[in-house]
Amino acid sequence: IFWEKVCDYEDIIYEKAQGIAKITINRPEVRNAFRPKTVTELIDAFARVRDDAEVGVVIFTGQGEQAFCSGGDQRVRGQGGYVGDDKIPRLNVLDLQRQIRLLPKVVIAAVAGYAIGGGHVLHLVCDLTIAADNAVFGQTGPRVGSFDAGYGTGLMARTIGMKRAKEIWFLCRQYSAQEAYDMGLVNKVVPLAQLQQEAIDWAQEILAKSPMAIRFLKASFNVDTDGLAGLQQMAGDATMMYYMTEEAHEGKNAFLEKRNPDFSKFPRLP
Ligand code: 1HA
Repeated sequence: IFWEKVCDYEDIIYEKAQGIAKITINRPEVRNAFRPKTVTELIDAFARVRDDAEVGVVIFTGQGEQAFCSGGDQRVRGQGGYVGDDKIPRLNVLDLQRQIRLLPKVVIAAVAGYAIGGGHVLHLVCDLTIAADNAVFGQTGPRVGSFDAGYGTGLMARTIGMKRAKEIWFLCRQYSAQEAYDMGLVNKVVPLAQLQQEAIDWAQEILAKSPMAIRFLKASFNVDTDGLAGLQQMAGDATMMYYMTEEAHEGKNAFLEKRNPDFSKFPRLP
């Protein structure tokens, strides 16, 4: 597979090949911790993915073998958030979490090394996770003076169960790839050298399936957890499909032609 760079960023790499987008956090010197700029760039890349009709699956990963992501960059943590060049304290990774869930395409986290703190929540919000055998998972919030009590707790409990989720947050232990697999926190564990290829294989299998079926299924998995916001995504998908029908066109055409619409020929199926 030949990855082609899509556009230039400072903290991340965004590449594309054969219907797959690969988004890589590129700050290995801090175990791929994110600062506000990193998240702003990720939000930009995921927005481009959404608009790119060629892309069906995203592989979300970290540069190097030591970490997927170690969460917020503690060096720039200030009063009320993580502070960038604009001096504004932000928790903009929360926007990214929602963006990943709303994306009507599958996001696969490919985790080598640490997925810790806010970096752990990022893999959690992805649809699937492939872990290298050196992967390490855990939350650190109560140890470093933070907590993500949104998807960080609620989605984790839905994914692995309430008792395990509370254990992970209350004790702040680290868990091996195999332990994460046993909890249902990751889909598969592979030798480190095979991580990228395994993620590509999964992506290609998904790409061979019906895009619309995958789109509705992803939305449906989020609907109850996300409440009306989840329903909005799924309802929007339904509207998109409806706009593709002759029945919907009749309504629009009648308005533009200043006549009453005639829906009589459209069946009321059971
Ligand atoms: O909780 C939230 C949020 C909640 C709500 C809304 C928004 C949120 C946004 C973010 C977060 C959080 O992410 S809080 C949790 C923040 N992260 C952590 O507590 C993890 C901190 N890092 C570690 O525990 C360890 O570094 C590690 C287990 C990931 C790796 O350990 P290792 O392999 O022993 O390496 P280490 O020597 O510790 O780290 C290598 C270098 O990377 C160090 O820098 P150096 O001494 O070489 O200059 C280290 O300081 C740096 N580094 C690692 N993680 C971070 C980091 N620098 C800044 N921020 C980091 N997160």
